[in-house]
Amino acid sequence: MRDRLLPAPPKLLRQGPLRARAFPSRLHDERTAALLGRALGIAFATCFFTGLISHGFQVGSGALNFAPTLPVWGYRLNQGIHVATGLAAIPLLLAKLWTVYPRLWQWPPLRSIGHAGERLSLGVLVAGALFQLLTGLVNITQWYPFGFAFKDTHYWVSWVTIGALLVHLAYKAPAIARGLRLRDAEPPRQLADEDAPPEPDPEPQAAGLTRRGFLTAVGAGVGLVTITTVGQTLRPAERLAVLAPRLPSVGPQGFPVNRTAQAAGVVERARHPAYALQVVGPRPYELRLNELAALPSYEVELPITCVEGWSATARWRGVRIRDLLDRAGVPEDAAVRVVSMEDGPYAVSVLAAPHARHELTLLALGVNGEPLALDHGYPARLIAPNRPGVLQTKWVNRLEVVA
Ligand SMILES: Nc1nc2c(c(=O)[nH]1)N[C@H]1C(S)=C(S)[C@@H](COP(=O)(O)O)O[C@H]1N2
Ligand SMILES: [Mo]
Repeated sequence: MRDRLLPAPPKLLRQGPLRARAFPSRLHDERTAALLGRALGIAFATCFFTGLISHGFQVGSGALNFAPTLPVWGYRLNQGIHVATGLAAIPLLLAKLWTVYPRLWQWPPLRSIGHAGERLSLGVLVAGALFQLLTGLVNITQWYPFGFAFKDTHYWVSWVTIGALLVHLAYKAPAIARGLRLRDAEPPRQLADEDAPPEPDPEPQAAGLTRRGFLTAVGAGVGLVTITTVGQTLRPAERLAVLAPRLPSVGPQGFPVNRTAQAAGVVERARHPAYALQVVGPRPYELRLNELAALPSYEVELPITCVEGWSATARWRGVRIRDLLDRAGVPEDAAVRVVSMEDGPYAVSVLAAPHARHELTLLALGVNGEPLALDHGYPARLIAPNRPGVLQTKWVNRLEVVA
């Protein structure tokens, strides 16, 4: 029927990738595509949901009051999974694109409105997936070459991509079902030639990699990517993490620094002998560093979890934020703004009441048995349980009630 709607491809076009059976590898088949698609679907779904949670933590900790304080390692686990599944999706996506790319040369290129919709949603899906994996990868290497805000763009494109994925699944449901149902012993159903007129079938290429061999190689690629990076957050695997941009035990006082005091332009202010912490509430007051240090102090073991994928546990010592707030008469249910002496995007973070009042939430003055290093936020920094690293504000000089 559709052959009659559109003419057969002109002879002129029947060459190169457009000639019949131009892609003889048996790996361009429905079953390989379906199996890779299933793995990719699981990776994308996991990455998407952990991404949503991560975004909730980042934007919702203040106003939306999305601030679970337990478990203290929750954000760490979530972000570790997010980055690991994103990295694992890279070899999976490349393999899947390779398996299905002969489809690009299918004739006729567009057959019906339904087919045009399928192609369009697929274009969006491929572009979105590549964009997400690429920006994520660039971000975990702490490189920001783009002119847009990473967090919001990565978030919104994730919705577009997942939407396109659902549309794609709906269109492809029959093919996916066939691909997953086929047994390995059956002759592969080649993707490119699916609609070609039946010919006495030249056996699909018998030599070369088998499907099992190909999928094993892709799996090994996923394993390799994972094992060489996951040590950035999983301490026992640190020595294998040769591709990790940051190692949890490397940096001043035994853990990494994301932005140094120099880069933040706070060296002089942080070292200034007249430093004082301002606490702004119904009964505002100021404390010099020696006065702060004389208050009751506590030691807590908490991770720093950078959204960029690394995390490290440290022993922090300092004053409970809630003690500081009580002294200023701040109401129990008030959210609190934590302000750095730095200007710029990391200068302020908001503690919702559950975090502000938590006994593990400290204004830390020391770490791992020493006074804070300048790069870790000297003279004082925030450390709170179950919180993205980017909100663990360094070089703090003011706490104030959010009006
Ligand atoms: N004022 C300020 N606080 C900051 C930052 C910053 O650049 N400026 N970086 C944040 C980020 S992204 C992380 S992951 C942690 C890292 O803390 P560390 O350098 O002590 O490891 O600090 C956070 N606090
Ligand atoms: Mo970070």
